[in-house]
This record gives sequence, C-alpha cells and structure tokens, in this order.
Amino acid sequence: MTPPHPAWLPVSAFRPVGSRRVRVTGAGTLVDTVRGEVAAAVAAHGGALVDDGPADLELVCGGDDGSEAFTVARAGATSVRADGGAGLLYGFHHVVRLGEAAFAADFAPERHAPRRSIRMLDHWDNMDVHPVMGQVERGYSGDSIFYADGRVREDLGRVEAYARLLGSTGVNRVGLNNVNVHRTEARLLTDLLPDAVRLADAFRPHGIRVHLSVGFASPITLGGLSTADPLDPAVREWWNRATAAVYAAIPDFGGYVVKADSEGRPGPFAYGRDHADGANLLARALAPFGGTVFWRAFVYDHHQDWRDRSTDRARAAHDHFAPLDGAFDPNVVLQVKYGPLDFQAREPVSPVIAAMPGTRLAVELQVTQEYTGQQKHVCHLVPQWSEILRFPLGGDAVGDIADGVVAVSNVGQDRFWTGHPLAQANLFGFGRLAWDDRLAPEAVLDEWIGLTFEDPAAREPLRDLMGDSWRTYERYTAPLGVGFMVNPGDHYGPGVDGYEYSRWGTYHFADRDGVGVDRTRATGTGFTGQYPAPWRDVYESAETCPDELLLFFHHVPYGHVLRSGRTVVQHIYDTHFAGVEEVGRMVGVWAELKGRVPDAVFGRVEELLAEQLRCATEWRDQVNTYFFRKSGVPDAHGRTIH
Ligand code: GCW
Repeated sequence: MTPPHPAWLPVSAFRPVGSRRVRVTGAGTLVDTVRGEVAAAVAAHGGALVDDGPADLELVCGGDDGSEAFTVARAGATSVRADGGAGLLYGFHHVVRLGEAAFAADFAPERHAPRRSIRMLDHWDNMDVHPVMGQVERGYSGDSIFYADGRVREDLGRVEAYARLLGSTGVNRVGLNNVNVHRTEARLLTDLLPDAVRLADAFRPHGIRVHLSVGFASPITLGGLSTADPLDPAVREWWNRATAAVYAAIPDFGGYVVKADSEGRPGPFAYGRDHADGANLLARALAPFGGTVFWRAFVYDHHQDWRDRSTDRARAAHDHFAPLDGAFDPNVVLQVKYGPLDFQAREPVSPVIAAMPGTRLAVELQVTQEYTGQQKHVCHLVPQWSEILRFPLGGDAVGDIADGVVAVSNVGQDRFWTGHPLAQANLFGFGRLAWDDRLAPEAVLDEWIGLTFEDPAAREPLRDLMGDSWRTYERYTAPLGVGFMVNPGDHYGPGVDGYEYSRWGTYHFADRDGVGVDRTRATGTGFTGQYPAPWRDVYESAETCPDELLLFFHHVPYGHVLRSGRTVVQHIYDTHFAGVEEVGRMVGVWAELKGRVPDAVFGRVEELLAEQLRCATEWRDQVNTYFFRKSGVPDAHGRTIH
C-alpha cells in the first residue's frame, strides 16, 4: 500500500521540534502517542528524546483527569503542561503549528482550552455500495476509508493516519456510519460489533471516541420485536441490552447518532410519540455508561406539494423541536443544521439555535462539499463557518450557545484524502474552529498552508486563491440566499428549476415579475417570527434584510433596489460575471505555483480548476439567461447573455 498522503502533518512540519532535545513526562495512552510523535520527529530531524539532562522542549502530563487544556511557556526551555493526556496531545500539536516561534526567547506564556467538549465528525459511509448513493453518501473522495465488501477493512493503516490527523486538530468524536442506516451497517450494533471495536481501537490513541448511527426501528429490524414504540417496555429493554453489549466491547464508546422521521427514516411519529420520547429512550440506555445521543433536528415533510404555498420547509425544525425544549434528558444533544434548509452556500442561521435554552445543542456543518462544489471546486469554507459561529443570535453568538460542533467528513480512499487537495484545508479548519470559533479564518488558513507546504513562496498565492473562494462560489451559483437551483439528485452544477416543482420543498418562485420566497409574518409563511429580536424584524422588512439573504426572506420584483444600490436582476448579472472572472484569475494564480508544490498536487488542482471554470461558466450562463428570459431586462453593461 502506498503510504497515505501526510496532509498537514508532513515530516517537514516537525523540524522545529524534531531537531531539538525533547523530554516527555507522564503516562497513559495519549502520552504514549505524544512520545511516539516525538520519537519519529527526532529520528527524522536529528534531535533526541531524552530522559535526563537538559531539554529544549518539556512535554509534561501531570495526571490523567481527562482534561483537554494545556499551557505553553518558555523559561530557558519551552514547556507544555497538561493535566490529561488529551491536553498534552493538543499542546504538542500546538507547538508543531507554532514551529520556531515556540522557541523564541520572548515567547509569552499561553493557556489554551477548547471552547466546547463536543467536536465531532460524522461519516456518511455505508458498509456496502448503495445503488444510488455509492459507498459514501455525498462523498467525493472515493470509497470509504473504513469499509470494504461489507466489513471493516483488513488494513486500518489509513484509518490510523486519519485518526492522527483529526487528533492533531482537536476533533474528539467520530460517527462511524451513515445516518441513513442501511441493512449491513445496522449490524455494527449487534453481530458486526467486533468490526466497530477495531475502528475504536484505531481512534483511541488520538483521543477520539467513536459513535454509531442507529436506526430507530432497530428493535424490529435487528431484534425481531413487533414494535419500536419508545414507551414499550420490551423496546426499552432491547435498547438497554444492546447498549450494554456495546459498552462491554467499547468501554469509551461515545454514543448514538439518530436521524428519525426524516427523509423516510423510521421514528417515534409512527407510534404517536414525540422526538423527546424517542431521544430519551436511547439516552436512558446510554446514561449508565456516560454515553450521549446525538438526535438530529433535520425533520421536515419531504413529500411536499409545490402547489401548497402554506408549507415552508424552513419552518420545520423549529415547529417540531422548539415546543420540546426542556423535555430532553441531559445526555441528549440536539444536532441542528446551521441553516433552516440544507447546507446551502448561504442561509440564515437556524432559529432553532436560539429557541431551546433548556436543551443541549450541537450545530451541524458540512465539510463534505455537497452543495459547495463537491471537491471539484476550490471552496474554502472556514470563513462561512466562522460567520455562522460568530453570528449574534439573540444576544449570544451561535458559538457561545452551542455545546457542540459537528460536521460531515469529506475524506475517502482518494490519494489526497479529499479529492481536491485544497479541500484538506476544510477538514483541518473544521477541527480548529470547533476547538475555538474565535480564531480568525485567515490565521487558520495560514496555519494549514504553513504546515502543508514547505516552500514559503507558496503562501501568498494560496491565500489569494483560497481565502475568498467561498464568496466566489456564492457569486456564480444561486443568488441572494435563494438556494438550491442545483441539478436534482447529484446536486452538482446548475439546474435553476431543478427543484421548482418537486416534493422537496425548496423553491425560488421566479416569475416574469420577480423572484424569492416570502417568509414574512405579514404576507408570507411567517418564518421570520421564529427568530428572536432583532432578527425577526430585521429579516421581516426588505429594507433592512441583508442583501445576501434577501431572496431567502422576500419575493421582490427584479427592479427592487438592493442596499448596495443595484437592482436585483443587475446584481444577478454582475455577480455571475464577476464570479466566473474570478475563477479565471484563480487558474492563473495556481499556474504560478508550478514547481513550488508537489507535482502530483499541482496536476490534480490544475485539472480541477479547469472543471471549476467550466462549471462556473455553465452556472453563469444558465442563471443569467434564465433571469433575462423571465424578466426581459437587459444587462446594463451589454455583456453576452444567451
Ligand atoms: O443534504 C441532505 C443530503 C442527504 C442527507 C441529508 C441528511 C444523509 O442530500 O444525502 O442524508 O441531507 O442530512 O440527513
């Protein structure tokens, strides 16, 4: 097997540590991991792992209280101190990121602690190859790194390398299988549990606990019961026993992830029960062992009639869950997608996040680029996540409210892990922001570039290419927050009316006069009323609604003048021309990097940029032509619209 791509942990990144004398003090699994890292680094760079005598770097773990915080200070030598193995591991990688700066005479002491204890990546991996979705649902990086032929892979080398990468960013939980649980992976809970044990063993040395997605109907499908009613004693008993067996095999098992009553998955509604009944059933099975149930709030009617203007998918999560605030057990975490629809490039922040002060919440992001270019387009998402987590929803920032940050992973068997080599930065950046959402996205990107690429001359062009790429993607796709307009099914490339008459509830309502969804209280679906002040009023009025969300909240005429001073239709033309021009410029920036990044990376990105340019051009032409045909308004600058 060719060794996995080192991503942001190439041998060169360890030179500052590995060329010094380093002492590691302490005991335990994670301290051993740090010792192993140091041993490899000094072997590569000529330093030494010392027991006695002077050291340039002291890595000291004072105990094993499970804590994740650490301090770094400099007094003659640089020292990292932690009270738990996880803290030492995170402190070690912090020093790796700092590089030579950690050894400068004037280094000022720092203390670091994660902003939240739940930092999780979910895999939508199937054990078998699904006839429509393939092996990894919404995966753009090849097959699953976990599974082959219906079992966990024999060789877990890549999984171990992946666990190491994640651990270095601070990710501490992983969901092992798709939330759409199909037949084979359902059995990870029962007869295939030994397979899950092997994955848990690969993640444990990096401070990562594993979780299983489970189907709500498991007592029927796996247990042979006639019901999965959460209030039925036999059902309760079944879950208690299944859960105890999991903990007997994986003592540090993290818990369950559940998609229930969502897109056809079974759930408590079938028995006239609510989602608190459903979540608490599993929570009570997990509680004796310290486990958590991650219960997804992605519940909506996916058989909507497009003729029915009163049903609004954006309302669904709040309508279902806000009334249940306070009813969930303490070891339930409600997992809420960041926006009310579905991982679009632009959505308002979900109002559910502000509506449930008595419930533990995790915000769910999508590292896999389902709606943001599918790892064929450069779309650096850290600025989007930063904006979401900093958004002041009802007084507090989303990042202050959330007990957890969860995202869908973007890795697979691909030689670069992520299909697009530059999409590694999203994986890295997710871990860093989950640890501390106050980090500046530019600084996180710089960390990633600095670790990944040896040549300092690569830094500026990469910043230039990636830094604003999410906004570029937004410019050439669906305008002003209206969302979707993608090809149905695979969600790649433009399909302006792709979902317009479908059952999925994602419409833009363009006609000859205007476009957008009226979600106001005054004349629309009333969705704005789910927000706390001031947002309920800011979004209610087309005068105060931010431009980038105008069409999410309002149906306006093409001649409506935006806060920017441009009309809606002219904005659509301008941004689509500008977006494609920017991609053309990105192609040129990348060309400068020839010889400064590894040839294989250069070649892959060069190829994908050509596809991005083709696809962006298609987006531009279809969107512009569509709105020109609908509105009859010509481009003020006379550019070609077909
Ligand atoms: O974005 C949608 C995807 C589905 C996915 C679903 C979900 C796992 O298109 O593929 O199913 O969201 O989040 O459950």
